[in-house]
Amino acid sequence: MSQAQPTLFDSFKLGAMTLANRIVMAPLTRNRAVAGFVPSDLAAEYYAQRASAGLIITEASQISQQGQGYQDTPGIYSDAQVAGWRKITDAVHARGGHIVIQLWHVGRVSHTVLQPGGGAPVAPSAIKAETKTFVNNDFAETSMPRALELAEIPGIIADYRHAAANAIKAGFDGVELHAANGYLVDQFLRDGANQRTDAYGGSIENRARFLLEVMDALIAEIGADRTGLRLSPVTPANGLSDSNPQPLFNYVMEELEKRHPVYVHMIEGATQGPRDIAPDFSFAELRKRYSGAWMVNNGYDLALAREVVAAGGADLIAFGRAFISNPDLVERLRRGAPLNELDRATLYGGGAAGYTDYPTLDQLAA
Ligand code: 8OZ
Repeated sequence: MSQAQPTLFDSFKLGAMTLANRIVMAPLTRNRAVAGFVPSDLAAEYYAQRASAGLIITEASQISQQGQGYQDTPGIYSDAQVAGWRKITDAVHARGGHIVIQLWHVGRVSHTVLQPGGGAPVAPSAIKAETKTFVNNDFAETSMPRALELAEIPGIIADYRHAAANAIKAGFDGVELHAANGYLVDQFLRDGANQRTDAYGGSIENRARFLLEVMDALIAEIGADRTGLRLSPVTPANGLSDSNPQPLFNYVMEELEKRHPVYVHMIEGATQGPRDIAPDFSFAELRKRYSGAWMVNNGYDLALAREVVAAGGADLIAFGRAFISNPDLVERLRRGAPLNELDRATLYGGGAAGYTDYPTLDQLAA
């Protein structure tokens, strides 16, 4: 029997980690943090139930109060948050899993009620995000942001670095920079949100500067072999747009190649939506420029995941919604078993229902 083609269920060496398989739990916002934006004890159970994933990427976690954009999302900036996350990393490691935390600053996708002193959210430029957020148990228009002063940018980069140090204190195997879906890093990248005239706006090199400086800070703090990032070059998520993403992301990949992050995680279509929204955009052009581990996400099922891994189209496949409703997703994919249906009503906020109570195959059989 030939082992020439890798399969989804083969192990994979990622930095210092040996992942049990190539199936990754994608970052998934669930809005169940407790007082102080600390992840709950229930979250430890939720993640531990999913520890058979080759790698878990946590829900997006704000690096500062300013970086929060939705109610009840967890942070990674306070000691209490570190202590909460420690229970989660211990529970996942006890079951033989690996886990990294997604570091998040929402930028303009926020609301004054979440901001320090009730102030305006911050962004590269004072351009409102045409999207809604969720605060006070309801959807709400995002607040008008203010443009960051040049002198404020080093402080935000320092917040990312502090969050990475905290992540290691909390026992994580690494971090993923959230540079996707229209949040702060993505806002700097795109000319639809970034109209700055200083070193952080205008040319592609200038718009990519913030991303690369954040990556440099994370790498300086915890090492490139523990630092990955997530990008979404073609998504329209959160009202973000760019006039010409191909050369922008080609340049980003060339610069990332010099820094060797442990992986690049690509959302290949519209976040939570169709895969085929940008037929003219070439992800192959991006991959050509980067020699490290390649993780893909967006609407994968077993057949497509198998095909892409076997063809060498990606090293790792991240599944989102399927991991919410199937704690034993790896086993179900291995057996070609049916998946539990997702209950959308319990996605955001609440308790155990729709969080830790989805049954495994074994529980269904019992
Ligand atoms: C769903 C709801 C709120 C936030 C993302 C962090 O899209 C999110 C998110 C998803 O990256």
